[in-house]
Amino acid sequence: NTSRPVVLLTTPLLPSLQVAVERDFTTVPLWQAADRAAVLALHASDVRAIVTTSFVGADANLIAALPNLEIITSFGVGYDSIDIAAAKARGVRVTNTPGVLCEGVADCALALLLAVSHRICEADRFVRAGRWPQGTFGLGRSPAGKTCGIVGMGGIGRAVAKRAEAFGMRIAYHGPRRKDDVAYPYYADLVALAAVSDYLVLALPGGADTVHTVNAAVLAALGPQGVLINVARGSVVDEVALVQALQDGMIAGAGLDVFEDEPDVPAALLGMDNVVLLPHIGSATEETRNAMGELTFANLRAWADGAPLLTEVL
Ligand code: 8YV
Repeated sequence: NTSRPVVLLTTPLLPSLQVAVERDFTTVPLWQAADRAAVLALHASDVRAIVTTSFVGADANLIAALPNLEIITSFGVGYDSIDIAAAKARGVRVTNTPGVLCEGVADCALALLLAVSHRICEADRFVRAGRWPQGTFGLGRSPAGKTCGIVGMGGIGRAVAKRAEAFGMRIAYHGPRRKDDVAYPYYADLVALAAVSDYLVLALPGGADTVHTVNAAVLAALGPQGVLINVARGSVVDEVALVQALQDGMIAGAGLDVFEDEPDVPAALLGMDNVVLLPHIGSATEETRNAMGELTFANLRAWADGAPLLTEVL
């Protein structure tokens, strides 16, 4: 049916989202194309929408190749992989999936915090290696009474704060500005926040403005008992400085769901027992991903119906 709007898919989608998009739209699966340029050239003038993800995004070249593009709807809250300036310059609207993943990503942040502190993954390896009969496992550390510094007090940061409070932690935060509706102590200076924090949890957006926000100075301030948790973007941490800080004992440990060059993880981290490494699974539960899929589709449907978009990136 050629009267249905043509939607370009940059990557395989969550199956339920894929089914919904294919039911209502004509799809061009760019990710399946052996010759991307040829597929783009063939469909360029027909494509009016892109469905993409935070991981794949949409760059300026792709936007420029599609003269009748009206909307980019992305599965994910982060839009650092989408060239927003290029989209805006063309009047192309962009939507993301804020809100629905905050609880799930915050769960993952606390899972990392507890796993590093209580040495859960290390202890699991100890049991699997058959070492328990030869001796007891060492001690971890308790988060209660410690300070959880949160970088980025948006939806995810707030969900982290709520959970960390339930574990008996003090909360403090840093971001570009103090939030009027947040009572926790605010630190305009990230080094100052790191200095009072036992755990530093990163929940800030990626993109050009936040590259290497966590650098050697921040890690030094976090200190030898400090733990870094990153569920944001790899780009917000100077990964070379982080590896160095872990090797030198400048910080105690790290829980990382994201990396600078995914899926590549610095080899030096693989042998460290005080580090927990995840393959970018913060939003990867059935409940969260289904909600993200529904919101992604609702935005696409609203655009096709000429209705207000639900969650437009402005
Ligand atoms: C997803 C994400 O892993 O929402 C984000 O910004 O990074 C994640 O939720 C991603 O969108 C899936 O590709």
